[in-house]
Amino acid sequence: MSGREDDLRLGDEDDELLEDDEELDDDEDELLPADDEPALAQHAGGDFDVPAGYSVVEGTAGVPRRGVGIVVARYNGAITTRLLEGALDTLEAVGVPRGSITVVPVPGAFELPLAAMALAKTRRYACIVALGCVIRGETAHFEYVSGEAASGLQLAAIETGVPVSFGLLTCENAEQAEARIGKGAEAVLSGLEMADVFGQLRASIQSVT
Ligand code: INI
Repeated sequence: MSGREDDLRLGDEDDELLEDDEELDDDEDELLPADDEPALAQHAGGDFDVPAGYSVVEGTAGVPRRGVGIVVARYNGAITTRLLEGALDTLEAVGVPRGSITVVPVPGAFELPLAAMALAKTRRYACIVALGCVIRGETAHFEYVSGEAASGLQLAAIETGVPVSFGLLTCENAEQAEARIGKGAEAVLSGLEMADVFGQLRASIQSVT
């Protein structure tokens, strides 16, 4: 394995759950061709452009060869059920088959990172989508739960090299959460896009070694 390949196979030493015959095929992450282009919610953002002449590795949200894991908090379930619906609708619109989607409900946002890490370590998922809703109360609980969930989810991604997208609402009240219900769909698109970037990088390494 070359040094660069080594760099990209993040967290392989943590693969206790990985069976020998489940080793990643480097080309497994390439996207399957989509039959048609569904109309999807766009990730919010301003105009973006890369000047001409540079190599650009940019992902698109398509159907990955491996599965998609969703970790979702049951706390504030009226909201998180709708985040989940938005996520599943978007996966369906992209063409990801139900059979390759695993949903792991957990008690609350605080538990999301551990579940995301466990799914990522199986190496069976191209990306993990984390969904939850933390609403500020009258104590510092909000800060602890939302802060730990955010940094834990990022840690799960960095430790494993599997993209973990952040579909956790951190709101003052239910109205704010309601207004951000589209974040479930957005998190799916971000996760699939990052999975595609990783697939392209692995494929490009394979083609020069
Ligand atoms: N969990 C949430 O997902 N959202 C919240 O708003 C919330 N509040 O406010 O307490 C919350 N708490 C539970 C927490 O995530 C854990 O499940 C619990 O502390 C047990 O570890």
